[in-house]
Amino acid sequence: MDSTHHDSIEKSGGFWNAFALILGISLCVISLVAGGAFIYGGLKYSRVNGPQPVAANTPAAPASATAASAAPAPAASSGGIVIKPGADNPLTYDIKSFTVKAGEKIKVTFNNQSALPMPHNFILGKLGSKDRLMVAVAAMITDPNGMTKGYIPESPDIIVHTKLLNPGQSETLDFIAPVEKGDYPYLCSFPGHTMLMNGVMKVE
Ligand SMILES: [Cu+2]
Repeated sequence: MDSTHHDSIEKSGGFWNAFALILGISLCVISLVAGGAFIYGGLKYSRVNGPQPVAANTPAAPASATAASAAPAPAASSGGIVIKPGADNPLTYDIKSFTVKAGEKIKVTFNNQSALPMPHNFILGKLGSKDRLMVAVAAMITDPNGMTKGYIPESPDIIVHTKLLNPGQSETLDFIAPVEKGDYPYLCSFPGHTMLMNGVMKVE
């Protein structure tokens, strides 16, 4: 009896010792795993965050460039607006929109300075005349004298325009902004350009 009792105490002691050992090992393993996960997570975090400024800079450059080209140009009165073929797509204008004050003196320079040597012009149309201008411009393509006319249609919707400018040429238009507020379309009428090469002068 005595020995059995002693034996059972020893057994239970052995059980608790084993339990403590297993618990200890488990805690150790858990802390190792947790620690490992923490370290790995930290590494992963630093890896994700490490190159991020570089990765963020790459899209930031075109984003800011887009923002710059999309942003309205400075006031027309200060030296005027200078428009060129787009740097990203030379069959567009680099300035797709600019704002002027109604009735103010404006200077718009179209400088055909582009990596792609291609003739262009700049035609400013009356308020809301874009569709009519597009039709008039499209008719110039089949005009046998289109090239000699610089692809400038005879249209009452044209406020002002440059001649057809060869690569490297520039022309400045001086005029008074219309008094009627709204969107005034401008476009290049050289065949094939009009659909992309256009913009809006906003009169405020
Ligand atoms: Cu053009």
